[in-house]
Amino acid sequence: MELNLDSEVLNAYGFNNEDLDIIQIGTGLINRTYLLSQGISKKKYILQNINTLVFKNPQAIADNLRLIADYLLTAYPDYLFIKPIPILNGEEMFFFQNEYWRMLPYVQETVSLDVLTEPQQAYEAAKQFGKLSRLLDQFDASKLEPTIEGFHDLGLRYEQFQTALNTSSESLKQQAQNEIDDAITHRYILDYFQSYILRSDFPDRVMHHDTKISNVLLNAQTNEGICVIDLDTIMPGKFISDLGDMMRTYLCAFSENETDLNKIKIRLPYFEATIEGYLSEMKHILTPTEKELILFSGKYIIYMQALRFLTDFLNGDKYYPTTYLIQNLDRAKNQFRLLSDLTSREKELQDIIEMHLD
Ligand code: GN1
Ligand code: MG
Repeated sequence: MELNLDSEVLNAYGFNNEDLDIIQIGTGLINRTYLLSQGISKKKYILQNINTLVFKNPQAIADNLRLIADYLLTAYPDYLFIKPIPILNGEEMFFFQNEYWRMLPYVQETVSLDVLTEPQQAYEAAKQFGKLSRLLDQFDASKLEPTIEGFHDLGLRYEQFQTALNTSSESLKQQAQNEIDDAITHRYILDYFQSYILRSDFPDRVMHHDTKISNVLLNAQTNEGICVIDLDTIMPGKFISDLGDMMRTYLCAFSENETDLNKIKIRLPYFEATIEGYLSEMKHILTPTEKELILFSGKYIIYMQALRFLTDFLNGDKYYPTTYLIQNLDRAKNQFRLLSDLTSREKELQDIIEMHLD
């Protein structure tokens, strides 16, 4: 789809409309992303419109990225960290008609995948996210602001689910009865999380918080991991956020949008590759408590995502865009199925983890 963006936005970055091809790209549910190709050289840039209903304080994103970029530039100057390209007056974002825009460099000869077709891709992606955490191990995470308050706070997500139960219509609740039961049955995952949260060796780290495969750029020829992208949710968090979201999104051959639940199964080679890639960077950084929670990270994130989809369904689809009426309920069903498959294979998965921790 060819598009025209408002010329004020383009001018802020020193571009004009005539000179540009613009297409919308990406499959994210939250921000809108465009690929710009300039002039005859077709030099490419990424332009993003930040969803301010979700990111209520976009300045926090810009501040976090600047602090991290400055740190990495000094400590690891060779590391490729994709920071925003400023507008002509030097600011990191452009504010126009109540919307925030930012531009990012396009990394040549890379691809961003929507689905994984080889375990090697899981290895490379997990290694990239692990590497970011490793390089930021000595960076003081408390300097960063949460870009979304309570984003991966499972207790808050459970409360939001309970509030939705109290305010939702009887008809929506009836349709979701099985998933509501699932949500309550799995509450032990929250209790387990809370029993760990105050341990002193379960630190806040700098987490990416959205580690799906499309957020890693791979070398287009070799699949080698090049860098991570989509840095809006970089903020302090627990390591289980990143590793857990990798398990949620790399292990099954089908996404959260798949409605044939018989297809929702964990693929062992992808599990092993994810663990191997992540631990190749983080094995010597994780604390004993964190190592205990490696498999739990999958349960924690899959359960949280199931709760989030279910809550949004009960609230009348206010957060996640849908293309048909019960899509958020279907997504919740899908995630509960994934959770049950993971849980039923705990023993063999834990054996793989132990093997790679040795
Ligand atoms: C959202 O828009 P996208 O796909 O990058 C969400 C993630 C969810 C994901 C589920 C800010 O991410 O937390 O895991 O959808 N991001 C936000 O598809 O809520
Ligand atoms: Mg995202």
